[in-house]
Amino acid sequence: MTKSAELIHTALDSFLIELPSWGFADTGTRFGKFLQDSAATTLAEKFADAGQVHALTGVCPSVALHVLWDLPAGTDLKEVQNLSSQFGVRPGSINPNVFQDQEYKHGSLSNERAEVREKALQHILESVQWAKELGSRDLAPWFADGSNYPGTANIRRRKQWLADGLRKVHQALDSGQRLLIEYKPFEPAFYHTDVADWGMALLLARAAGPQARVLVDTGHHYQAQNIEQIVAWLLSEDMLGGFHFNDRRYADDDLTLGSIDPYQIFRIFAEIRHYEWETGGRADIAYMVDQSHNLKNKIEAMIQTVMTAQQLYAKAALIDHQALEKARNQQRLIDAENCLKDAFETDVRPVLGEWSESRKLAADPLRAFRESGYTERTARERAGRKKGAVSSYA
Ligand code: PSV
Ligand code: MN
Repeated sequence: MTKSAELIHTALDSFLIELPSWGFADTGTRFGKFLQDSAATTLAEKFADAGQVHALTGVCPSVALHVLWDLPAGTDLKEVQNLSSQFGVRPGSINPNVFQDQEYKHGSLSNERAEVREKALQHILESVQWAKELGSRDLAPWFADGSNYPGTANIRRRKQWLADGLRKVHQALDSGQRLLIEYKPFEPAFYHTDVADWGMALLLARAAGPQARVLVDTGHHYQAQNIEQIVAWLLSEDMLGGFHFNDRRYADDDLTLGSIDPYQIFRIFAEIRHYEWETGGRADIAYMVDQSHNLKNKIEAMIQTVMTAQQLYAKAALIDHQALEKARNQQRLIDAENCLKDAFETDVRPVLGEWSESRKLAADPLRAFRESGYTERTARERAGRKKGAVSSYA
C-alpha cells in the first residue's frame, strides 16, 4: 500500500457519521411536500432504512432520534431496542422538540410565560431520561426561540431564561452524557434568534455546565461566514461537540453535503486534522448528518452524503501538516495554501473503494443499493398505507 493509501485507510477506520431518522421520512418545504412511495413513516421503517445505509457503508452505526417524531408518549423502549438489534443501528443523539407545539409560538425555554418555559423544560428533561434509557450519549436540543419584530422581545431576559433552563437540563445528565447546543441565526424567527451564533452557544454551554458543548450545523450561518475559523476557535476552547452536516447555497437549504461547496467541508476537516496532529490526541466530535431530501431518493441521497463525507475526510487526511507548518512559519503563502489544495485535489475515490472492499463492503455502495431492489420493494409495501401520514416536518 502506498503511503497516502495508508493514511486514508487509517483515517477512514475511525470515521463514523450518524444518520438522522427524519432524513428517511417524507418532508417538504413550507410550500408543500412531495411524497415518495418508499419513504419511511414508522420508526421501524426509519431504522430499516438507516440500517441499509450502515450495512452498505459500514460507518453509520447510529441514528439520531427526534423525540416527538420518533418517540411519542407511550413508546415502548424495548421496541426501540428491538429495532436496533433487528436493523443493526443503535439510537444516537436524542433531539428534544420544543418548537412544534402551539404553546411554543413565542419560544420555549425563553418564552415570557413561565408555564411554557416549564413545559419545555419538562420535555427536555424527559428527553434526557429517554437518552439514558436508550444508552444515548448526546442530547441535542435546538431552540427555534426568537422574535420577528424589533422591540417585541426582551433579549437579555430571554438569554437569562435560556441559561437557567439549560443549567437545569445539565444537572439531569449522567456523567458520561453531553449537552450539545446548536445555534442558528434565522428561521423560523426572522428578526432575532435567541441562540443565533457560535459565540452565544458557547456562552450558554459554559453557563450550563462542563458537559455542554457547541453543535455546528453547517447550514446555520450567514452567507460567506468562515465556518472553519469557528471550528478552529471551538477546538482551541475544547468546546466543539459535533456537527450537523448539510450543504446550502442561500439559507438553511438542507442540500446534500458537498453538493455546493465541498471545499468548505474539507477546510473544516483540515482544521480538525491539524488540531489532532498538533495535540497528538483525537477530538471528541460527533459527526452527524442533518438533511432531509425532498426530491432525491432518500436512502440514495444518504449514501451519497456519507460517501462524500468519507471522501472529504480522506482528502483532509492527506494534508502534510509538517510541511504546512513550515510553510506558514516561513510565510511561504503559496506553498502553505497548496498543502491544502494538493490534498483536496487528489482523487481518493479508488482508495475509498479499496477500503470498503477491505472491510467486506461493496466498493460502490450506491450501485449495490440500487441493485438490491430495496426501493422498489419498500415502495410496494409502504405506498398504500402511508398516504397522508405525517411523521416529521423537517
Ligand atoms: C433546525 O433547522 C435543525 O437544524 C435542528 O437541528 C432540528 O433538530 C433539525 O433541523 C430538524 O428539523
Ligand atoms: Mn441541525
